[in-house]
Amino acid sequence: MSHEQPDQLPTDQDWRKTACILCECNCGLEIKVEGRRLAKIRGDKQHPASAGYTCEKPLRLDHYQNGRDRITSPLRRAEDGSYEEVDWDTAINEIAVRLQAIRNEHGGETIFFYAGGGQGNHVPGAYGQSLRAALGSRYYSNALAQEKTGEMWVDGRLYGGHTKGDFEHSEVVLFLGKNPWQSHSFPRSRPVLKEIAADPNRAMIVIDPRRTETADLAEFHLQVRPGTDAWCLAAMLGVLVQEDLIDHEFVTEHTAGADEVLPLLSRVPVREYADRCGVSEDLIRAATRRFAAAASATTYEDLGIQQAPNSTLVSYLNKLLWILTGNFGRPGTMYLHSSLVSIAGGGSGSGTRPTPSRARRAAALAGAKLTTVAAQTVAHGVPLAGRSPVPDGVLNALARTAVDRMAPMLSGSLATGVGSKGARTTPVTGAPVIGGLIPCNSIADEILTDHPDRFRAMWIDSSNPAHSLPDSGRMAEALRALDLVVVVDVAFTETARLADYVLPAATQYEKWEATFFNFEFPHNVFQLRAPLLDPLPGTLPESEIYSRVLRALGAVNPDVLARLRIAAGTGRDAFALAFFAAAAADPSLLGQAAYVLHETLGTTLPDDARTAAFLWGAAHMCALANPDAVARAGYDGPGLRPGEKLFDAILAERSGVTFTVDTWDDVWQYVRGKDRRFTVAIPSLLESLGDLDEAPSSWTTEEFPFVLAAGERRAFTANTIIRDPDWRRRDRNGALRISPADAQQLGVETGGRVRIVTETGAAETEVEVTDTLQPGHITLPNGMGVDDPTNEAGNSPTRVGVALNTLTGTRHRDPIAGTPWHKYVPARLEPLP
Ligand SMILES: Nc1nc2c(c(=O)[nH]1)N[C@H]1C(S)=C(S)[C@@H](COP(=O)(O)OP(=O)(O)OC[C@H]3O[C@@H](n4cnc5c(=O)[nH]c(N)nc54)[C@H](O)[C@@H]3O)O[C@H]1N2
Ligand SMILES: Nc1nc2c(c(=O)[nH]1)N[C@H]1C(S)=C(S)[C@@H](COP(=O)(O)OP(=O)(O)OC[C@H]3O[C@@H](n4cnc5c(=O)[nH]c(N)nc54)[C@H](O)[C@@H]3O)O[C@H]1N2
Ligand code: SF4
Ligand SMILES: [Mo]
Repeated sequence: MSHEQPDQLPTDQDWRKTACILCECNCGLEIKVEGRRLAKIRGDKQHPASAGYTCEKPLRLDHYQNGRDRITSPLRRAEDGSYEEVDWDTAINEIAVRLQAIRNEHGGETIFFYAGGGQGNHVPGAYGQSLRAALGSRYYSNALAQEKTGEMWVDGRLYGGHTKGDFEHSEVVLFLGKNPWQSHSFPRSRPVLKEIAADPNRAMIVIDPRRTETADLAEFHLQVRPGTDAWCLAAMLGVLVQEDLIDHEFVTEHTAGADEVLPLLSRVPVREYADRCGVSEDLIRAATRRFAAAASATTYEDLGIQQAPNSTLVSYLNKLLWILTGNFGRPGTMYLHSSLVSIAGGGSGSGTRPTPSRARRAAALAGAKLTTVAAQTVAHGVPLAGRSPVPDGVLNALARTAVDRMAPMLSGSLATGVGSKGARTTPVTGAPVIGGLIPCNSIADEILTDHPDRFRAMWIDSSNPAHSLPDSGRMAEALRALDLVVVVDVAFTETARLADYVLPAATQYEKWEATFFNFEFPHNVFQLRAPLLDPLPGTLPESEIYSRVLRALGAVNPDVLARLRIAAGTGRDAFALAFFAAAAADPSLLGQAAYVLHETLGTTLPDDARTAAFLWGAAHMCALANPDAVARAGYDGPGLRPGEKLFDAILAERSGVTFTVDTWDDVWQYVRGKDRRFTVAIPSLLESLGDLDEAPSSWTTEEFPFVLAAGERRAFTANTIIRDPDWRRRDRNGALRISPADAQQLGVETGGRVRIVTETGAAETEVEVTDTLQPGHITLPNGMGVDDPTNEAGNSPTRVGVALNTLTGTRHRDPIAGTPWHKYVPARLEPLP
């Protein structure tokens, strides 16, 4: 591991830079390759975010690279349900024909995309966007729509962007349903947690029904009853207002609507709500006072509340906590940030993207440069999409239009919605689309129906919905009901087993890849990762897979591509001009920008980095939208220079680049809202807050007396990215955790087995007795119970651990975001002989 490494920088030629793909931190790694094995792995000290840190998980990443379930040929399902290997041309052409047929008969909007679940491969999202645009597909989703959409909805209403905390410099940090010791999610999580715990002037507050590793380090552990966070947070806010601990100056200067919120909070019955959530009133008051007294404070909410009752309400209350105490826009507090590429775009979603007016202003600047380029280009006789020579004024206008349109296309919703054409509700059930994503809980209902607008086809990339979505049995039924299912994956997954075609992708160490979890502040980081190995024979990078499908569809006029290729051969400036001109002449090109760039600029990039071509557009958009922050990061100059410099740096820097350097004053410019004020009153949620007195806070029954938290992050879980159970050093079988009192009553001990039964299904599991759990609460880890191809008997492959979503359901869901209650599944346990 990093801290055991000698201090000098690596000199060995064979250490190659890349990143860990097992969680959203994407810590920088250095890897030595032997043959096709990832032989030695250590943290990359030069990585601008992780600085050499890693946890224990990536050390055996070879279990991913050389996974037992890798596929090496396109597969087509035969009549009898078995799979036959077909060559790439056959697979691509047949898929193109079938997609076209579905589009012609039912409309492109019936082709549903589910993609981008992986923790390290986001590039397919960019190319998937091109395919969606070519097909006229409207609906899209991924795992974010079973966790983050409630928070995104609240963010959208409060300030219109994604917030994160400067935990590293915060005096008090509150973790709400979040166990960063295991799940990380911010750089160097464990060292940061240890630093806070060791400092007598700092404090940690943890709200979690389980005494987690993080809670063990905390000064205040509010061990709520599962599913009762709404009462706990309402009580904390009640204390804030009733003891007058709020930051009045901040509330007056920076918020709107507080007069609707504060009177409600002044009436919260703190003692009663403390009883409802099972935490002593004294502890709630003490923790709240500590939070309010801090010079700087941050909060982090995650699955413990996002996949539990009242999740969107709790997100809102969480944000009120730091807003009413003025913890925004200073070191150690919360911030909104820039993005190179947003992982979720659309209306109320997260991610900062250039507003049309900002982009337009920036384009005006860029236009000056473009006209010069135009003159040169024209002088050199480069054809400009057939429009040469073009007068200056026209070019200015072209660039402006192109940049305006590129804003949502390239920066805002590269990985998700199709710009302004995105729908607001789903076609069959009318469920709300948040951040461009349809709720995961609605997917099966959008398919298993006679409704004429039902989804007919599903394109699935780097996700495993037949395993990761609630009620996986019904999801499998839905997949079987579709006319066409295409799966792009490295492994023969549970979802692949339900596809008509499976297309084998190169792994993340065999191709150019990048990650768009670019959430940091004030130094925001982006790493383009170079391949360590050639693609395994038979596999292709997704950029190539998508481009082949798009070529087969004849998505873009070959003459246009040919002209752009000539321009690209002349130089970057000529290319910029030609690209913007072509895009202005035919705006539909922008929807397919990633593909167009791959086919043109991509062919001229050094190191065979064709896949990275789409980042040229992202770099320009980022530079145009955040000119000062990008300049501070070192990418400056007139017109299109900053974007070009940033793109070159992204291509060259193997440890990643800092693409924006913000100052704390800048955070306010990311706030959307009148006078950049936070809109703190959200009427529907204030109504829910008012109703808490009467609302139920328990959903267990005599038949199902336990609360199962289905999906705990542990030392050796990583969703289903690594499928081989031998990867796990500990807890190979993913035991069910249970309190000593409950274990005694059931008559089981650690290592024993029980049967767990829920409304949806049943499973057998090993048991681990632990005093970290309160009676009545049981937990199972996520990512287990995948099919084992090496031990397959007929149609029922063996599984290690519980496939959680055979136990979960879609019935219990958040009323706004539709997110499932994975953390609150009523269950019963039966001892096994
Ligand atoms: N090791 C590891 N790390 C990961 C991942 C992984 O698979 N393995 N996955 C990554 C992904 S995709 C995500 S989204 C994040 C998730 O990261 P986390 O949200 O931190 O992960 P969880 O362990 O699912 O849930 C967090 C906590 O919620 C608590 N909890 C359960 N019920 C309740 C409740 O009713 N109220 C409250 N307040 N808390 C409750 C649990 O006890 C648990 O400690 O982790 C990322 N990091
Ligand atoms: N019950 C329950 N269900 C849950 C959760 C829970 O806590 N409880 N957690 C939820 C959460 S927060 C999340 S994020 C989701 C995660 O669920 P999904 O979004 O479905 O993601 P993964 O299980 O990580 O699947 C990633 C897929 O990408 C594939 N893959 C890996 N590398 C590549 C590559 O380079 N190219 C391609 N094309 N594919 C690749 C892997 O083989 C794997 O099949 O699960 C959700 N489901
Ligand atoms: S699993 Fe997450 S925290 Fe651990 S090394 Fe990988 S990216 Fe970093
Ligand atoms: Mo997640």
